[in-house]
Amino acid sequence: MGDAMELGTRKAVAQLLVMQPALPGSAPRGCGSKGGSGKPSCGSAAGQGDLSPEIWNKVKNHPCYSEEAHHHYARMHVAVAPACNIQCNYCNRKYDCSNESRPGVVSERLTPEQAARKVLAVASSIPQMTVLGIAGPGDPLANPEKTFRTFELVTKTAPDIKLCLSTNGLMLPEYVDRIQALNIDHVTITINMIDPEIGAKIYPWIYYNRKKYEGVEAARILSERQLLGLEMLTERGILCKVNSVMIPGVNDHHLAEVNRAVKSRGAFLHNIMPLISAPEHGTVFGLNGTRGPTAQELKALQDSCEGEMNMMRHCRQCRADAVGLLGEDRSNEFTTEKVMVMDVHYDLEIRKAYRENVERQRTAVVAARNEELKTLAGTDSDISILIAVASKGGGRINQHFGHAKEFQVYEVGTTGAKFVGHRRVDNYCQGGFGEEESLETVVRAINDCAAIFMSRIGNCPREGLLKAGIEPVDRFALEYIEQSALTYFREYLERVRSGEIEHRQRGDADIRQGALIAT
Ligand code: CLF
Ligand code: SF4
Repeated sequence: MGDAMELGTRKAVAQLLVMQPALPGSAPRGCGSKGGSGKPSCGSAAGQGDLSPEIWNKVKNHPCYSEEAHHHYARMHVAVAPACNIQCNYCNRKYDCSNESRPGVVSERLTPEQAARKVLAVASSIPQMTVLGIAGPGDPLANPEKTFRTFELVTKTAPDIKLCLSTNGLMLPEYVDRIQALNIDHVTITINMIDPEIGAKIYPWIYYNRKKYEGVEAARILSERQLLGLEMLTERGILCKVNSVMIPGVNDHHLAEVNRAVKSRGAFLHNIMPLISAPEHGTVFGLNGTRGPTAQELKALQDSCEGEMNMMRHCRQCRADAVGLLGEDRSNEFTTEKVMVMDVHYDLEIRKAYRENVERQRTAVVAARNEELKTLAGTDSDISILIAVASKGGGRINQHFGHAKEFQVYEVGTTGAKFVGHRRVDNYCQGGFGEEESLETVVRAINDCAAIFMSRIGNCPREGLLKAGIEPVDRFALEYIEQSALTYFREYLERVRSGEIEHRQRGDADIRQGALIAT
């Protein structure tokens, strides 16, 4: 029986390895320390970098804490926490918590026992799932028993899964010891202000110690509790990410100050997310016409905050029951109904084999990038360009233009290629036919990009993109993204020098508001 099981495991591992592309047997060569903008890049974006082995071990398989990991590893959320203790003006309680989810989606509520079963089912089917997050649909710490019970159950049955928690921070100081005792070593706090006057424009009320507080007083209490909770966590060595929603006209000029405040208290990563605001969400900001930032406004703020602190730029504002790689949502495959009748074979060996294979892939990606970067050494140019990429993951250009629901955006310059964001779009291919309207939305979403990489593209969208001044490129199909971006950039500079093309600053781009309503 032991042999039969071993044989089963070996077969499964072999199948898994077949799913992965073959790798060149290259040795690690370290990682580039500069991004496309020429600013220092962070360990979270570029690999281990100067992170200590202890921190690297905590982040290397976490798709949110490591930009590089998000190409390979998946997270899942379980929606066990329905209640909330504050009100944010970008939130409509009919939907999930907008601090870590996009507005306009409703998640299926679960009991801790249902949630634990779902985690096992997903981990059995998706070996790249490494992190369980609880992020709503309300605030996890306004529902402490359900939240901690879920984590306890999962720790017992799936010990290799990292635990992650996202909170508005109001109750955080009360639960820091419990968080530590449960080995929850990743905590996100949403901090949108440290100035209560600004806070009063974001939070109409909070409910704290059985009392409702309003306006500036509410914001002052919330801010004090958030910063205290952050300090307590970082003193205990728990990795903290801070989320901030960028709200133009409300806190956009204040977030650099927030960045300094959270950095000085030991936050590891700062994730500045765009406000998603539309009248149909029924939120205060949606109804009073407060707009979200444009793509370039968001990027400028993220760039200005990037220094010693790592900035997260790959957040997908995912729903409270999201499952899969960050750019995909497989929650429909794991509804309670389906999970309850699923055959669950949680196999640590298969999961370990997957991770080992991913590590080999990551090494190959870094080696290929560094090799290509050498060809730009000594090149003197201030030019940098943005390139959009259609990718299904693995760090490769492996998606058909018409099938993409988002494009990853890289900034490329003589110092490297750096992931700087993603743009969600409607599929161009709908029922086998391209849609002219969809092409317009794609062009608006990547209007600041000079080129777009994909594995394949049809003639109509190719012509439409060229007309908009964006070069469609399919010659790097299935190749690594960063290596290809650097090759393209080197040739781009040569074409500019020879006069074949003229380099122009491109315009701004939209962050889609409406598309985020769809699941
Ligand atoms: Fe979930 Fe959040 Fe943990 Fe990630 S999400 S609880 S840290 S496992 Fe990630 Fe999703 Fe952005 Fe959150 S992409 S919304 S940052
Ligand atoms: Fe909504 Fe989340 Fe804010 Fe609570 S913390 S009001 S659930 S966005």
